[in-house]
Amino acid sequence: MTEQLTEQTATAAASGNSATERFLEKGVGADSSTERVDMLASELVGAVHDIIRRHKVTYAEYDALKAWLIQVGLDGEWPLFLDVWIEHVVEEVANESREGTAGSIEGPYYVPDSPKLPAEATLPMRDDEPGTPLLFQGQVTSTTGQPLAGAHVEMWHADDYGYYSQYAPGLPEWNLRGTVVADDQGHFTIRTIQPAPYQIPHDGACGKLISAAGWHAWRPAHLHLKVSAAGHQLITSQLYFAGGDYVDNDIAQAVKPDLVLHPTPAGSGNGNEVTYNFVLDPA
Ligand code: MBD
Ligand code: FE
Repeated sequence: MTEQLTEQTATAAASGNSATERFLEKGVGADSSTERVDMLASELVGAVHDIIRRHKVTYAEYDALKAWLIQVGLDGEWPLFLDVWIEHVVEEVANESREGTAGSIEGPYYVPDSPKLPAEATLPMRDDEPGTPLLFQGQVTSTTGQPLAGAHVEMWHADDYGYYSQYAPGLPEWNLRGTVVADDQGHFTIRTIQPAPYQIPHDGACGKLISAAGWHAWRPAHLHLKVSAAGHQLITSQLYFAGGDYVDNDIAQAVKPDLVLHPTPAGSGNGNEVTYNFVLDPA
């Protein structure tokens, strides 16, 4: 008898490999000049040399590093490693001159082309989806205050156990993923469940680093979003929950004060509700 695969038997390697495929396709467009590649690669390698000299890194440590880097690849964890420890600074630099709503990292588990839903919608979920209901509503406007009719609010997030559909077995394909199309005033209302704090996969190479360094593997509970409208810059962001565990101690360092929600008990008596508005810069 074969054991039934469920989200809770997911391995880091299984979720890493599906992310790896997508990022291989995405990584072809940088077009950097020879001079720029020379500068960036030389400075990166030089920074490593400097660390080795300053800390008198031993051969045993060099061999451990080599084995670990090989293992990151074998485990399919390059997307995880890069998005947890590096992406937040790339996001900071990319969006430093934008005026609208703050961005945050995309992370490894975005899937494009999620089902399109009307302005008032419930994200696809199982009949018995566990967790606290969340009503998330707001308006999309431009930095000049114009409502952005038909803006797209793409949301994806983990379930109550911390698993993302398409990156763990046993979940419906588009569970807790959807593209909500705002109404002619840019308004949207999304019903979902409140995600729980989340441990990044830690049974692979990233987990080995985390335990060897005495770190923790947690991210605060978060909603992922991409908000877009014609003629405006797309925002990739995340939203967090005030008072939640790890909001002040995110392993991915992707929390910003403006991105922390303050939900209140829902008027319906079932779960929580919160309003958050998005402001998009012109393209
Ligand atoms: C996640 O869900 C995530 O958002 C990031 C940035 C890294 C790992 C898992
Ligand atoms: Fe996430």
